[in-house]
Amino acid sequence: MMKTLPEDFIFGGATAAYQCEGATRAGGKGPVAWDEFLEKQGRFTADPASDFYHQYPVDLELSRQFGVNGIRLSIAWSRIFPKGTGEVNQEGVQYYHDVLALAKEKGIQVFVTLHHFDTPKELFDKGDFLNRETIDAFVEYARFCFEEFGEVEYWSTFNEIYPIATNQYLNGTFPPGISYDLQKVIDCLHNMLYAHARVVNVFKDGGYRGQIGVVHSLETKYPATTSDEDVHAAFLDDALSIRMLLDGTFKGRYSAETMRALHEIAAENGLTIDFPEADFEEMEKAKDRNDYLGINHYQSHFVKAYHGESRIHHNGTGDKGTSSYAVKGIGERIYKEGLPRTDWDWLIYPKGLYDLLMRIKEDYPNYHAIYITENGMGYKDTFEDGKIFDEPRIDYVKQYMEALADAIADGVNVKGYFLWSLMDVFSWSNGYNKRYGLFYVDYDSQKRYPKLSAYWFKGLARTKEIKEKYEEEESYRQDKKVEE
Ligand code: BGP
Repeated sequence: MMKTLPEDFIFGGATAAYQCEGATRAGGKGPVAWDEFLEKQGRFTADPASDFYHQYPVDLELSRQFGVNGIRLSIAWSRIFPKGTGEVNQEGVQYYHDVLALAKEKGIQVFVTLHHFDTPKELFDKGDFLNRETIDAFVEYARFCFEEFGEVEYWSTFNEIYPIATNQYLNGTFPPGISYDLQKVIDCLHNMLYAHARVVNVFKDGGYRGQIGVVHSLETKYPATTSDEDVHAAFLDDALSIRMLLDGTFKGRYSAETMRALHEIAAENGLTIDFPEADFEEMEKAKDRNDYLGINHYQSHFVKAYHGESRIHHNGTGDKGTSSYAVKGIGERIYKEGLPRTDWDWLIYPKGLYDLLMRIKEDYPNYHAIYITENGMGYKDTFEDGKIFDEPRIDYVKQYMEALADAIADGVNVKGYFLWSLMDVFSWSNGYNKRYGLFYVDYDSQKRYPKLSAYWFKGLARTKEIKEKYEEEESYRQDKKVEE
């Protein structure tokens, strides 16, 4: 039977300031840790990226033309407060007003993230969210945005608290590039969950119009085998990467099971678990005030027990089969025979999304609404005479859309889907060969070229029926035949 999506569904495209804007030193923007981190690595930089700073009218017009009725973007904190606190940069403020106004004119709903991996450098260098002063600064920045950008209808506090903590302090792929420091991971997770709660409470107490939520990256965990050890490893990995985040957000404190897992991980790694009790008062006050949950979901993991020293290799090049991930006292993520994965070793397993959504409905009934704020496929697109036939991406998105439609049919309130990414953007730890967009970006000329997937997406947004092909694609596909 053909699967369908609701009439009022958002068919969106996602972006993030640092990955698309470019202009990292222009318009009065203050520095972020990434500028120096990438410069030192010497592989690639975020300039000009997709030059959204200047090209946004082009991207918004393409969105309109292709039925993309929602976009996700983030405000670069250091464009508003170049040092994180203190003086406001009016040029940055005006820039976002202009983008929001044009989106509105084109009938595109905008979801605004306050923090997408880009803490201003001054605050970052003092410990980022490990330093409680950053929390205060973040709350003030958020308050400023709520006052200033009254035109915004959907706010998200953070993008992906768990990947921030682990990429910064466990696998070292994000600045400050620290590896295997689980103490910092856990402290960072808690501090950011607390910061989220504070901002939600400021928003609700202040009576600002619009909705507020958070975007969590949630990658479903399964045991590698049915052995007790592996089942337990999956429980531990899940507790740190999913349950702690959802408990913190929707229960206002960590459940007994989460704490049991944290204490076990702590014992094996010599960590101290010590969360200030007062934080939970704030978190409890916020737990029912989230208007929605944003979920970024790309893949799932199969986990096996692991007690050796931690060892992680990040595949940041697209050389399939090069990644490995094993964390002491948590588990080792393995490849399941027969399951497809991308060139960056991300497992393609749509059932993981279905299971995740059903579990949230069950365990966190106060989630109110869910938006899939990111999903998509990193792929080495081939550009031939202005055309990009990205069938594997279409196939990936179609499968995940079907899982989503199944979950909706089974009672989960999912109200929208944002493809990562709207147009090709810069990828933090992979650079520019890992493309995700509906629109191909030629980074030299900054010209955009709709991919086959853009026509597919347009057909989907028009019909709300999940199909392999739509009439929108016909002439695009026709050209391929002639060329062949
Ligand atoms: C999410 C981030 C995005 C984006 C995406 C794809 O974690 O929110 O910013 O980068 O993942 O990841 P990557 O670029 O590493 O392939």
